[in-house]
Parts: sequence; C-alpha cells; structure tokens
Amino acid sequence: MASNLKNLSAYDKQGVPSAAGMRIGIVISEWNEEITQALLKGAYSTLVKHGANEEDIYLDYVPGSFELPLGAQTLLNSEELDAVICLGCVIQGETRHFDFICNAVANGIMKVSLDLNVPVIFGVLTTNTLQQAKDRSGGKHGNKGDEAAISAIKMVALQNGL
Ligand code: DLZ
Repeated sequence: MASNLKNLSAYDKQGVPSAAGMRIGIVISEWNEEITQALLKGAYSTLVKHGANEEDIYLDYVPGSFELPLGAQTLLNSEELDAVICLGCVIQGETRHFDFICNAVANGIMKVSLDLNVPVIFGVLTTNTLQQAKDRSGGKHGNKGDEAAISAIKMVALQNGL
C-alpha cells in the first residue's frame, strides 16, 4: 500500500512555467509549527528554484489552519498578488474538531479563491498521526509545500495565458 503513495515532491520539472515576476503570498498556520515550517521551507525553495524573486514572496502567519482563508483574503486585500499558498497541518485528535477544521479550511480557501478570482492553494496536511505529517513535509513521501508551490505557479501561468 505504502509503495503506491505519491511522492508529493515528484513532478515533471520541464513542464513547470517560469515563476519569474510572479508575486506569491504564503500564509502559514502556527499550529503544528514544526510541520508548517517544513512545508514553508519546501514551498519557498520551490518557488525560488523555478525563478521567483525572493522580494516577490510575501509571508504571513495565522494562529491555526481554521484562520487560513481569512489570512489569505487579508493578504490579497493588502498586496497585489498573483496567488496565495495556504500552509497548515491538521492532525486527527479524539474529537470531531478535526472534521470541522478540515471542512472549514477547504471550503474557505475555495471560496476566497473563487470570490477574488485568484489561485489560493490548499497546502494543508490532514493526517491521522504526527508521523504521517512528518512523512509528507520533507520525509519519505516528499513535501506538500513543494506540491503547493508548483500548483501556484501553474495556476498563475494558466490565468496569464502562458
Ligand atoms: C484547536 C485546534 C486543534 C485542536 N487542532 C489543530 C490542528 O491540528 N491544526 C491546526 O492548524 N489548528 C488546530 N487547532 C486550531 C484551529 O485551527 C483554530 O486556530 C482555533 O480553533 C481558533 O479558531
């Protein structure tokens, strides 16, 4: 089963447009900070690797994943950005909190994206355990931050008609 899992950092590098000139926001949740900082490292380095200028990358923090949609909207209202990447990590606990947060953040991110007509990328890990999150934030299954950055670049290029 595990061998069928996608490596989140595996992609066709030739097929990725240049990110030069793209202005990208990244909103990071402070919950599960060890994981979200690892996601940030992946997203940031992937943007730069594909040509984004560091001065065109805007970082902002929110307390938890639940606040990511409003964080993205706030950043979009204060800066002229081509896309925003939302990074978070929600780990299953003993209560239904997990479901409420995951549903709210997924729906919220989609709403901000469609309302403002700007790509807002879902870079949120939703896992059963901390180990699964580690495996997907620079571990054996790659880094969802890398994947989120590639999605952002591709969506900006799509909107720019590149
Ligand atoms: C409260 C909470 C819990 C229990 N778990 C997580 C989590 O695993 N990941 C995460 O990003 N945030 C969590 N939070 C915080 C909520 O996202 C939110 O910040 C608070 O409910 C305040 O609105």
